[in-house]
Amino acid sequence: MTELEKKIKAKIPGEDTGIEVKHSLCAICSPGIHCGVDCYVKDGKIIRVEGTMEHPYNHGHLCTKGSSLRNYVYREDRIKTPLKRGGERGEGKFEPISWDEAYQIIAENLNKVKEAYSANSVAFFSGYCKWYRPIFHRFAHVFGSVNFGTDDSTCSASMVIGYKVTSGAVGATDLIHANTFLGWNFDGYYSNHLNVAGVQKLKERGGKVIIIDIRDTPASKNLADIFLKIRPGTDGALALGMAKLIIDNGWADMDYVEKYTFGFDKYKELVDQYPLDKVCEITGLDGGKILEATKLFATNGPACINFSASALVHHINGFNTHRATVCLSALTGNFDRAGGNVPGVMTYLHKPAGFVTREHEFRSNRYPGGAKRIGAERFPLWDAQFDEFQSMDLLRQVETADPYPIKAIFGLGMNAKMFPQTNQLLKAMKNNLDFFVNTDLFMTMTCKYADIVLPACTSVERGELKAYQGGYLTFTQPVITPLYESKSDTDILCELARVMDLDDDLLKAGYEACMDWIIDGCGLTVADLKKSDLPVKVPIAQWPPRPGKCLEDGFKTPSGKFEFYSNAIAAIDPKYGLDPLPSYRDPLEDQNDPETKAAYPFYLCTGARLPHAIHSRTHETPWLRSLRPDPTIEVYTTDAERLGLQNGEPVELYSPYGKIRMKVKVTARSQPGVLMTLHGYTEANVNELIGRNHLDPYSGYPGFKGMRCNIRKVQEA
Ligand SMILES: Nc1nc2c(c(=O)[nH]1)N[C@H]1C(S)=C(S)[C@@H](COP(=O)(O)OP(=O)(O)OC[C@H]3O[C@@H](n4cnc5c(=O)[nH]c(N)nc54)[C@H](O)[C@@H]3O)O[C@H]1N2
Ligand SMILES: Nc1nc2c(c(=O)[nH]1)N[C@H]1C(S)=C(S)[C@@H](COP(=O)(O)OP(=O)(O)OC[C@H]3O[C@@H](n4cnc5c(=O)[nH]c(N)nc54)[C@H](O)[C@@H]3O)O[C@H]1N2
Ligand SMILES: [Mo]
Repeated sequence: MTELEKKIKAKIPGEDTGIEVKHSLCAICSPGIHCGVDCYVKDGKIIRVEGTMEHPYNHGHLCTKGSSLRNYVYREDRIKTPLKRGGERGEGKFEPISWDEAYQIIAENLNKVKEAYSANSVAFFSGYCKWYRPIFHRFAHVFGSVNFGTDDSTCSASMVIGYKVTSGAVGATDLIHANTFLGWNFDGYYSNHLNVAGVQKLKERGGKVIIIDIRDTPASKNLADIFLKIRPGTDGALALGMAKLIIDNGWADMDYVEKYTFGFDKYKELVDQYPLDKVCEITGLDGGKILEATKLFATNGPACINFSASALVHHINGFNTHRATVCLSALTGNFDRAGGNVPGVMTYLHKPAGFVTREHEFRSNRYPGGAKRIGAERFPLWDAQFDEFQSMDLLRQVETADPYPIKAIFGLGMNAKMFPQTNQLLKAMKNNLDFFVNTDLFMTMTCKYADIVLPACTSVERGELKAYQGGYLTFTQPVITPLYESKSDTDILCELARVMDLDDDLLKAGYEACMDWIIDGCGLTVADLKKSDLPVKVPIAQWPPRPGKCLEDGFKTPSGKFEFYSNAIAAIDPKYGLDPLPSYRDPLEDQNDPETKAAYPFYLCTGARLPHAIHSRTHETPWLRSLRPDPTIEVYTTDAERLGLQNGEPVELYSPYGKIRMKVKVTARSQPGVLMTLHGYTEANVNELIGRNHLDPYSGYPGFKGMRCNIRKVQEA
């Protein structure tokens, strides 16, 4: 009897249940957090889902979302067949067509745009899913377009670029060897539950934890020795103020600074402008507590700092805020040292696993070049440092055709609600595009604007390659056949490559052949991986990452050192006004004129994670939606009292750009003057309130977590 058969027997006694337990993974969440799941399958249907005990990543744990996987897979709004638009764009009238017909229409329309304008006039855009990206990215380039973009335009890339220009590589927290963890905007309980264990272990062996957040969280409650509840968007000023305290008190590691860093004198001049009283005034924090936290961090080393893919960098000052926090690591001699922030190699799909693959080469070795990508002119630092277009400039270019028209969009999981002022994007797409094809699991608002909609299948219906920290690779097997006529995104792309006769034998050979190419040199093939239904240890993997490599070999920056003063930023045309130093500016700098301030006195923070929701994809998943049935706006107790707002009361939330309706949730967890809500609701899309030009000039990221707004009572609709 196999282990799984034993498990069924143990759980479901009796003979011949007809149930098989099969391993797969849950891909509802972030790419690096794909937990192993046991799917109990009977008569071709999943009847139960549990976390896989033997999985080296989640060890049986599953979050709220993973526990709802079955409900997600069997949602009623799954797209069942390829669809062709019948009515107007946006109306949602479609007729089913065959896959062959869909491919023919797509091929014809993409080629038409290519002939009439250029291949670059077709933009390829992926939403949150990562798993198919190398195939999609290469597809775009082989078709001839430089324009491949993704949700990275708003997620993680700003952090990655911030690290790249400062230290050449992302520095992961070495919690195992740390004595102090600075959890800057860290709340793993909500956004990445498997991250919490490492911090808990550090505490169990006597380590100290500092949490900096704008709201009380499970992390501030369960983990923090010191909790700094900071005014949102002011973290940059705090980081500079902490640096000044570290230098002034003699806590800096000056040997490290002299040997390994660049631009210290200029950095010191900058931080000298942030004395403690000024920092208190900006951040709303108590000076004694800042001093206490700074001393702990700087003197109880080794210490590591959390980085965030979103919270800090979702402010228009966010890129430099992130850099300012990274600088604290080098200032205290913690960067690339055991227990500090240790750079590792990126293995595959945003996941460091201790070995390299040929992912980057696979997607970039067919880059056609010859034209500027979308956003290149407006966000030159992004363009120089990241190999995708900055999609926050897509709307402008679709509207203006400057510097050249965008006439078609090929979307995989494209969700317009991800973009500030969604309605303007949809309107521009409706009026200015010749062709829009989107692929999704569900019939979304964005799909309704498409000319062709293709049904994708979920992670349990497909096979996919995934790397896991610890040095693992896996290639999953489908546990059920794809529902209806749905297909995996990569099969769709590879089949289309054949129909279009693209000049690429690799894509035409299919997903598995491409993955074999990517993992060539790792010592395992897809066929080897498929022999196991669990992640397999890769022979060449070196895990955990070894500290000291940058210190020995030099940093991958222009100076070869850790750069307080970034030469890569200094190389950008001065007309953009980008500061090579991590200087601070007000997160509402573009909204501080007296009229706007008076009309929109609240600070709106959108999308701070809650455990039951992830972007737009779970709001319409019934089990998850039932946990918070209404789109809610969290209002601080004293503000609610002052405005006479009760729990559950309908309100209108409005900014200079738009308005939406939500229900009030009175909370004592946030702070006065701050309103917090989730993004991604169709009926209450908060991104209508975020200005399309309220963007960080370094990264292009929107100020999702820092926007002026106001709130008023309304009668129930
Ligand atoms: N206001 C505000 N806006 C934000 C944020 C915020 O905090 N506040 N966060 C930003 C961040 S960090 C991110 S990462 C983005 C995420 O932004 P989005 O890309 O909008 O994320 P989702 O809505 O989860 O997913 C997009 C679509 O992918 C579909 N999908 C799911 N699985 C598959 C699949 O296997 N194949 C295909 N083809 N489609 C699939 C989903 O059904 C969904 O319609 O949002 C950003 N937008
Ligand atoms: N449940 C759930 N998990 C998710 C996601 C999801 O949508 N839902 N999304 C995934 C994705 S795409 C991403 S990018 C990651 C993001 O992962 P995180 O960055 O961890 O997520 P957040 O909850 O947005 O931010 C962390 C904390 O920062 C706080 N914060 C907000 N603004 C500020 C600020 O100005 N200063 C400080 N110091 N703190 C602030 C929030 O209150 C929150 O507690 O999460 C991933 N995990
Ligand atoms: Mo994200």
